[in-house]
Amino acid sequence: MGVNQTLNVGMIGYKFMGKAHSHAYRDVSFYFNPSLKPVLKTIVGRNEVGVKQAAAQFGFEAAHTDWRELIKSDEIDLIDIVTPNNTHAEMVIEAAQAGKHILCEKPLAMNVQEGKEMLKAVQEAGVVHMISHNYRFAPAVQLAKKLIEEGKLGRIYHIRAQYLQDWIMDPDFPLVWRLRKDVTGSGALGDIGSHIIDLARFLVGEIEQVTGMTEIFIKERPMGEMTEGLHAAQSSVQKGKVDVDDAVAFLARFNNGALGVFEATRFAAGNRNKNKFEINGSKGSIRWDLENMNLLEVYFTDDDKSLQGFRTINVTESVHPYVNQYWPAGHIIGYEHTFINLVYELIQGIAEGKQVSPSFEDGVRNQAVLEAIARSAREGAWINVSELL
Ligand code: SOE
Repeated sequence: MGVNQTLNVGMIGYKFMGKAHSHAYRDVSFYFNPSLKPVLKTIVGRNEVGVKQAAAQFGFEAAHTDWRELIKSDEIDLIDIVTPNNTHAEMVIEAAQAGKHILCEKPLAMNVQEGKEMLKAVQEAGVVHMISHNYRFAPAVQLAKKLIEEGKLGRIYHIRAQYLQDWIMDPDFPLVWRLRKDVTGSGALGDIGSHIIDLARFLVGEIEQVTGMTEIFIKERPMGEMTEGLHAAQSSVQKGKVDVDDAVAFLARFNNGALGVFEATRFAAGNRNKNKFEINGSKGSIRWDLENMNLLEVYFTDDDKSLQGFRTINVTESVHPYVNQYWPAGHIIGYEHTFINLVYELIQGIAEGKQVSPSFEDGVRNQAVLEAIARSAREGAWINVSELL
């Protein structure tokens, strides 16, 4: 641990999630009183110019291009991995062996086997490990969890969840890393399907079996510049075959008997980042939509018959999870604050020597569901998730 109760952060990667995570470490002390003050020590990236710019912009003390050197550094307490999926396993295992606490972006790995090796490494090292399923930390999602745990919805019958985006509908959008199987493992399935699977596991329970289908709507794309950017890069003449799903739809049966209907797509025109769910139980229902993330719609069967109907809770009161850390009643928070809430819980776990959730165990279970869906789509059959664990 750093001197004077600080937590020295080393980050590997510096693009979209690098910005979100860096902002969280930098601002967490604005809103919370974390037991350890995070210090942005070193950020690492392959492109020296890019990572130096990021270090200056985000406030890191140093920028380098060698992640192995970073992991070896005695001054680093926590390694935060925000790189493409095919690099997670090697980085996590080396960081665990170096005794570093770890935050890793989702999905955890390229497959369950890698995930298991990563989990074994962190457990053997006795370090705190967390996977960045940030949407759990939206106050309204935390309230949904509380209502379900208190039995306000009764027995859960259904969850229907969608994660709808539309950023690659242009056939000229190039084959960036999120569209290449050798780098990302799967397409919408692992990138955004993993989020709704995590929310379903968090709110409803473990998934027993799945059946799914995937589709690639645009079969080839310009090779273009292999950037992570979500904006169309200059197209090049050479084209490459798309080998990951553009969209996935799947059904799930939960261990507790609930049924799930899921959809994750990057071709839902007009939906930029719509992560939403509805959960129905014997005593009521709840609905949440990331695009109105401070609201939770609820329906309770025991409301007065003349007053029954979905009503909207403004999850902006001091009684609501995390809210009193931010602003007076009625003020709203955003996407970036889900990462601040996540980072706060991680820091407290490290300070108290306690494992936090979602952990790499959650990451492995998520990976097993992803792989079961992919297998089901190939074989056209229901797949038991336990076969993958
Ligand atoms: C792209 O789909 C993406 O950046 C995901 O990778 C993130 O996990 C999600 O939070 C926003 O969209």
